[in-house]
Amino acid sequence: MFQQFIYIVSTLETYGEPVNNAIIVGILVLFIIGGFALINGTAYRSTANQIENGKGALYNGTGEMPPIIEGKQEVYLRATKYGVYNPSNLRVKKDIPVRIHYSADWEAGCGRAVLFPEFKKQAYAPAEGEVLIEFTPLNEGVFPFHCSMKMFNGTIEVVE
Ligand SMILES: [Cu+2]
Repeated sequence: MFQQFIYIVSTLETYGEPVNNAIIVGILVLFIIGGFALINGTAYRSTANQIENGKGALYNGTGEMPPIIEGKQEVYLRATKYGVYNPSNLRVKKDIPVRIHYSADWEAGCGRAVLFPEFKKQAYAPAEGEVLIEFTPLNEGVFPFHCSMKMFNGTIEVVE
């Protein structure tokens, strides 16, 4: 990259154009900062799913089934400040009631609202604490859930 930069500068000088080195260096610095920001942002999003948020550790979305307590599959779901749900892929058993303990980071924005179209459920996470979403999955399959504007996305897989 630096060699290309030198090449561009030397080309400009060859054509006799006035080169303001400060501007070119400034642009180069902006590109570097932008590049790092991009890499950091991507890393943030991909690792956000792995971040444990309190009780979310009970069910981490790695394909394990949530614990069944008093006949209900207890799932912990949180809208994070990273723009993703944690976990974003849920897995539950068919025909057993599901109880989702839904919460959100303060900075989650519109991710506070969550909709489960297949189960005709929607909820809005309170500023503190959680809201409960309950339904019984009757059909196997993979069903989407998302915020009201579909920027936060996840799936719930119902298995036999
Ligand atoms: Cu949204």
